[in-house]
Amino acid sequence: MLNVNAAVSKTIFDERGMAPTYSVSESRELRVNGNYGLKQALVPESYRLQLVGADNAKVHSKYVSDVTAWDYQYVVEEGKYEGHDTKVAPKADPGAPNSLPAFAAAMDAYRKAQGNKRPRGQEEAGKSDSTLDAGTPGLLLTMDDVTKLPQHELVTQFKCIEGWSEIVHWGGVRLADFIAAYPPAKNAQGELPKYVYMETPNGDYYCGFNLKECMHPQSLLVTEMAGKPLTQWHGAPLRLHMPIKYGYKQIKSIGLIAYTDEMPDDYWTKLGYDWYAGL
Ligand SMILES: Nc1nc2c(c(=O)[nH]1)N[C@H]1C(S)=C(S)[C@@H](COP(=O)(O)O)O[C@H]1N2
Ligand SMILES: [Mo]
Repeated sequence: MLNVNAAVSKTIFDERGMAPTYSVSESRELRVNGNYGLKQALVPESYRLQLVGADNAKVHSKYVSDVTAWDYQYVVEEGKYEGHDTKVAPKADPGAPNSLPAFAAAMDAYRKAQGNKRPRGQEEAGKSDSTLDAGTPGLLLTMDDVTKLPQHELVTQFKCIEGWSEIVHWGGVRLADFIAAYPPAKNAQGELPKYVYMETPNGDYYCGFNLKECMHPQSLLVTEMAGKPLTQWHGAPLRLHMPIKYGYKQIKSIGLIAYTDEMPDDYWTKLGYDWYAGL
């Protein structure tokens, strides 16, 4: 049924429709809804936007032979969290095979086996099927590479499928301008890739789009909300606003943008929601 609805909506609107816009005075502070992939704050200097599938990437100064090797740093290291935790820790007996030290040692070995990286897909939907293979080449862009593109402001309604909406004042750059600055490589048939995939730096949250939706003039790579830089919980330093889609497609904290011909995985689609999510 979801696919039938999506097909009808696509036929009628075909991503041409513009979402209504409002005046700044009508806008409100957006509530925080969902923290997957945001639980640890990134060290701002360690932020890079991985870009995969761009045309002529090899000659670009930001080209690397393996974007997956990039090491994001977090302000609070895992394990140093001193907030409330409802887990009841058993009394440690260093000799017992399932004791805390034994568990810690096993976790340590597991992390080392993953190159000391935070394991991916830690939330309910698990690891993305679109996870890049180690050794995937691409660009490692900085926030300056993004913010030097023309700045745009937009006041549009944000709609969550849970049944609430808010008018929000967004600032950032058009995804279409970003794609024009870093165009996708054509496939073997000489065509542009059909899809765009995005995920958080640790791969806990992920979204897939049609390239056409990303070219919509109101699809925005957001750096500011209500005139202020994004907070950690709203997806600092970069999130997506796409008013022609429901909120769950508007990924916070984008670590990777990949152009692809394969329909990308999507966090909430894995848990039963509609991939298209059109409004
Ligand atoms: N990284 C990440 N992005 C996310 C989510 C999330 O949990 N993690 N939740 C989604 C959902 S369901 C909604 S409604 C919006 C909420 O955005 P906000 O917290 O800025 O209001 O973010 C979307 N993007
Ligand atoms: Mo949502």
